[in-house]
Amino acid sequence: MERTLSIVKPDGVEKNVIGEVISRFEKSGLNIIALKRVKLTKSDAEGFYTVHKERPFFGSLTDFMSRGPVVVMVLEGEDAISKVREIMGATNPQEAAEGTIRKDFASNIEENTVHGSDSPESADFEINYFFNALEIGG
Ligand code: IDP
Ligand code: MG
Repeated sequence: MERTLSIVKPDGVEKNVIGEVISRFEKSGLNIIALKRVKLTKSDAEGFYTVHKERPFFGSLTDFMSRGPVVVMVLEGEDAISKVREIMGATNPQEAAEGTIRKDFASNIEENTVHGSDSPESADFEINYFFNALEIGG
């Protein structure tokens, strides 16, 4: 069993595809063990994406992630991290496979609808960034 963090990004909330994203995860057999809708401040977004702080798109990415509400969730299941990455599709929707969330809904490489942790270490950091022990599982 593995846990991962996913986010329906502001463009996904604006496009009204929260349920669609969640449904695709559930259909893959993953279980949602924590879920909430929050509005990040610029500083919250900077803290979450701190690994990207030297990247040229950091300012624009953190503006985007704090422009409207997001839905954050913890997903649990076998190979949850890679499963979510597969369902999401490539970062750039133009390179994303048919049937992936990003292929179907993303606007561009930045506004790409969904986030998923990329390793057990980042999943651990990201889950703890948004949820405390009381909010997970139950
Ligand atoms: P990932 O979300 O597929 O793991 P990362 O490389 O970790 O992709 O980048 C984090 C996020 O930063 C992306 O999901 C996207 O929103 C944004 N991003 C990545 N590359 C670019 C870029 O070249 N220009 C603008 N935004 C980008
Ligand atoms: Mg990433």
